[in-house]
Amino acid sequence: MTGRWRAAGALFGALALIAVTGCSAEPGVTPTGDVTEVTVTVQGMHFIPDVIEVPAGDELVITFENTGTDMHDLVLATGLETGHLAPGESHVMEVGVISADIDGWCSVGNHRAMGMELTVQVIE
Ligand SMILES: [Cu+2]
Repeated sequence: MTGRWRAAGALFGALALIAVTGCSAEPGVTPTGDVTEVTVTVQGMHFIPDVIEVPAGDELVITFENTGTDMHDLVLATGLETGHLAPGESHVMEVGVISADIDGWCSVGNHRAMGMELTVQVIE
């Protein structure tokens, strides 16, 4: 069973990566070749930080650590998601080259309405 889950996870990851590669190469943004790495944690019903500033053209890698006491996830408007993470678990998300602002939120229960939102913000 565990093996099957892993295989499914690997397949999903591969598909997600293809989706990112396919969508993020927008014309008008020259990839800088730099990577912005950010660690996002949970405090109560908030993401810390809740604004992630990324230079246009940088690749973004988010490490989401569930430092809260409930189940949480991180979903991006691009369709990427970490999947549900129990307290203490973490997940690395390769968002790809950033060319526009992206909203993010927690999809568990009503957490988004309670404040679990963040924004990836492009800076020049
Ligand atoms: Cu949550």
